[in-house]
This record gives sequence, C-alpha cells and structure tokens, in this order.
Amino acid sequence: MMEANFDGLIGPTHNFAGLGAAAGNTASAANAGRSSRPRDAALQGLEKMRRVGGLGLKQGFLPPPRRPVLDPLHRLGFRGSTAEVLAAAAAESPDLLAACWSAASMWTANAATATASPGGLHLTPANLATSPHRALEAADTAATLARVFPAAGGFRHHAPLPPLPGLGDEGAANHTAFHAGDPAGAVHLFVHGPAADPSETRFRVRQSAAASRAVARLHGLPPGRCVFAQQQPRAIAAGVFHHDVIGVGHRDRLLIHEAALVDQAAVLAEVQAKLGHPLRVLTVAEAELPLAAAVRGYLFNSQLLTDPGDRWHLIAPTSATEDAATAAVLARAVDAGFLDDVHGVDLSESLANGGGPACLRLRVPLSEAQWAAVPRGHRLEEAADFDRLDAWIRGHHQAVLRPADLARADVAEAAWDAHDALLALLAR
Ligand code: SUG
Repeated sequence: MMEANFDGLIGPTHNFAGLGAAAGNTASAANAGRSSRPRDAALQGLEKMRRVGGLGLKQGFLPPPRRPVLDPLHRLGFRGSTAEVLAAAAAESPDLLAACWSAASMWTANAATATASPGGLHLTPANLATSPHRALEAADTAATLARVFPAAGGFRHHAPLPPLPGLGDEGAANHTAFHAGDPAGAVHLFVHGPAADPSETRFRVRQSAAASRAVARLHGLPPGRCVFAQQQPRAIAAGVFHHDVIGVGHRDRLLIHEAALVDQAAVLAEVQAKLGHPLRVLTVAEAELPLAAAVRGYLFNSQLLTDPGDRWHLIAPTSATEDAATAAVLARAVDAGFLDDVHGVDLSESLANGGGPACLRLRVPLSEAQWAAVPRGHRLEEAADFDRLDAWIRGHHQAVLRPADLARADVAEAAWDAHDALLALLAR
C-alpha cells in the first residue's frame, strides 16, 4: 500500500472574491477584489503535479466542477437569460454570484477525508458547511469521488455529513495519518476548532469536534487508533484556519509549530503511544518563526513526501523558501536529517487565496490494484498526460479575470466550454 496525491486541477474561474475572509483566511481577505490570473494559476498547479510525479510518486487529479453554477441563483428567483441572471445577481447579491463562480474545489485537501482500513478505503466528502461558496462544492465533489474511486476498486463512499451548525467538516486539511509503513494500521490525528466561536478567535470554527468524531466513526477507525486535538485559538486568530496551515505529517514524521494545538505535548505523546513506534517531531518555536510569519510564508502547508528510495522531500512554496527565518528552519531540518531535499514551487495565485502545496492535494492511501482501478484519465503517469492538461489550460484559461467578468455571459460560456472540453478529454 502506498500514498497517491490527487491534486485539484485549477479551473478557468479562479478569482479573488475574498470569500474565505469571514472564515479566517487572511490571504483571501488581503487579496479580495484583485484581478486573478487563471492561466498562471492552473499552470503553477500543474507544474507542482509534475514535480511530485517526477519524484516517482503516484500523482492523479480531480477535475474542477462546472462553474459558474447557476442553479443556486435560479432557486433564489433569479430568472431570464444567462446574461440577465448574472447581471441581476451581480447587482443584488455579489457574494452569492462569486460563490457560484468559485474555483475553490482546487484545494482538494478539503475535498474529503480518506482513510485506509483492512475493510477498504473509506472516503467522506467534506460538507464545507462553514463557507457558502465551499458548501456548494460538496455535491459535485461526492459525484467526482464516486467516479474517480469506483466502488469495484474497494473504495467505500460515505455521504457528506449533514451541513448543520456544529457539524462543519473540512476534510483532510485537519486529518493526518501516522504509520510506520502501512497506512491501513495508521494512527489518525483529527484536529478541530474550539467548541463554540470564542470571541478571541474572531472567526467561524471550520472543523468541529463532532464532525471529526463522526468521520472516524463512519470509517470504522478504532478509538485506540484515533487522537482528537483542538487548535489553539490564538493560532486561528493569526490566520491558521485549517490545521494544515501549521503542521504537516507523513508516515512517522511531523513538522509542526509549537503553537498549533492545545496541550500539544500531551497530544503528541498520545499519538506516539498509540503508534507504538517513535514519532519524529520537528517542532518550530515561536522565537524561530512567529505564527504571523508562518502564516505569511506558508511553510507548514508544504507537502512532506518520501520517494520510492525513501528519501524525504518537502515541496514548499517559494514564499516560504525565500523567507530568511523559514530558510533557517529548513536548513535545521536538513542538518538534522529530518529532510533530504527541499523543492521550492511558485504557487502565487493559489497562495493569494490561502492555498499552498498541501491544500492543493488529497492524499489517498491505496494499493497498486486500487490505483489501477482509478480511471486512466485521472492518473498522471506519462509526460503526455501532463502535456494534455497543459494544452487544455492554455486553450481555455484566460490570462486575466477581472471582478467585473463574473457578470459576463460570454465569460461564463467560455468556462462551460472549458469544462465540456475537459470531460471530452477524460472520456477518450
Ligand atoms: O477555504 N480559499 C480556501 C483555501 C483553502 C485552503 N485549504 C487548506 N488549507 N487545506 C478557503 O478558505 C478563497 C476563495 C475566494 O476568496 O474567493 C478560498 O476559498
């Protein structure tokens, strides 16, 4: 059994509407209203997939859903031609319109929680109930996952949790499986926000404890293999809206900031005890890298990977590798033998919406047979597989998307054409 990465292919509607701001995403808040560069965004994402595939790791992708989606607008009484519906929504309900155009499905760490167990590979799509634009993804994501991971391949699909207050689920961004080689015997760390919205966090709680426990229950994970931990409110207040913004683990290693979790030492001791194997933790102190700098550079949202030769790699955003304090942390990690190689990747467009390397991928532990059960079009195995996505992006993504474009029917139609072309490509 190994781990495959499924990245979100970045769609042509990538934009900066600031929709993540209310849910604690400081980058989304800072860049709200800017014009975006969908072509660059998608090519940057694809380049990262190539880098990971180039390490000899299994790399797949999940296609973006069809956007803009007009059904929510129709259901709210906006009627007429596409141009009329878009214009009326732009005038009356711009946030709702932006939600319908959102390309946020690219951050597939929020698509689902995936866990391996002896009975199969369980997947629960995240309900993303905290943010309206992300909640619109859940139904599309469930359908995509059912297609990409066919039941006949031993994939067990659960429905997203009901999108009720107190049951917000943001998927794998708050889940880490630790193991000493076999993901089916992993210890699962589930991280959630505070029980209520305490005023000191200022932001909505995205992952609830009840949701994490429900996913563990649905996936049949034994309590003896699960650890539940709470995020530090001050980390959330500093912009750590998901745990994967402040810690990344893989196999039996963890890179984490000291201010990530409540009772962090006890939580990690529990992980280690349940693992029955030493957990190698590289803790970064506030004095070394303050929370604000960690959020600004997004170091902890890197991908921690092992290649087939067991070398340890970190795929880190250049916003982190080019920062002096972070570079010092990375040098320490290499000196200590925690990492063998650090790869800087430019993901500036995704990062401006709060999504780094780790946000853009869903880790799926699977066997060779399960990998082979994934439809061929979603597996990026040869240079030609990457090249045809490259051609699709260059053929369909605009260089620049301005906020006013979200009211334009011709731009909507071009995005739908792009989606149809991708489906045709996948069907070949
Ligand atoms: O949910 N950004 C996403 C970023 C998600 C990052 N994922 C992880 N950390 N795993 C979010 O806040 C911004 C969209 C906008 O502003 O239009 C946004 O949704």
